[in-house]
Amino acid sequence: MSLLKNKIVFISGASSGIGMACARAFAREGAKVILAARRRERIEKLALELKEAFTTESKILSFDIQNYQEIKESFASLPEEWKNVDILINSAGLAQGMHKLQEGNPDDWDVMINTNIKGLLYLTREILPNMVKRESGHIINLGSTAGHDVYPSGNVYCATKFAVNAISQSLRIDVLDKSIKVSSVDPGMVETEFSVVRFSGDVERAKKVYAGVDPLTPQDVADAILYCATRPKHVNINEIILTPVAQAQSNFVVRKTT
Ligand code: 8X3
Repeated sequence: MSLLKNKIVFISGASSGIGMACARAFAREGAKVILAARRRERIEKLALELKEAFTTESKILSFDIQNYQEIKESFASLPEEWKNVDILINSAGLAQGMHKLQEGNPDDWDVMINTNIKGLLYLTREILPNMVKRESGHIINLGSTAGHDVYPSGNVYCATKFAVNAISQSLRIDVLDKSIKVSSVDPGMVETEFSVVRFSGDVERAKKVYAGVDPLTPQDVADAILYCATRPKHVNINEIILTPVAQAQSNFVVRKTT
């Protein structure tokens, strides 16, 4: 039987990309899923799809991850038994804009910092105490190669992913005596809505980011997350860095030209 059968898995950013791929991957393994995102219609549709495909039990939580009060109220609305989350996948995150710092937009900085750092902290703060109480649980944070090597005009986005890296390492120490696992899964180039969002809907510009690279897919990343979540009880995967074969790190990419 799957190790994940009936486990409660909370996925932020479940309405697209890596979060959505995780929802499908964990549902396939028999997990119960809490799908969290701002865009309610998308996660409602996903919940229905999972129910039909895998008879998955799920809950939908729609909130703005930048708003701690909304997160608190939303989490409180869950039935008691669903509050004992076994695995939290902090996959909500985004890049907005890509400019030299001297030309950057502070509103973009706020959104990235509030989502990628503070949102991750808020959600973890809500869910972790029950794990601590039960001395059991697993937090899986979505980092990035951008949290290991900076790149030109990456400034604030890279800073948020360096912060996620620090939070994962530090949290691992905080819960060391509570049998709680903390993993960081840090992908390089993954083709999702990421670059379209970063470039404010400019699809052509977004396509160029992945041109000639054969990028990772959201499923590739979900696979790595699933791997972390299915190790034996005594094994913690601290960190996985995964990139397309054509990428060594943030700044080293080869592109095939046709
Ligand atoms: C996404 C990877 O290199 O586009 O976190 O910043 S990158």
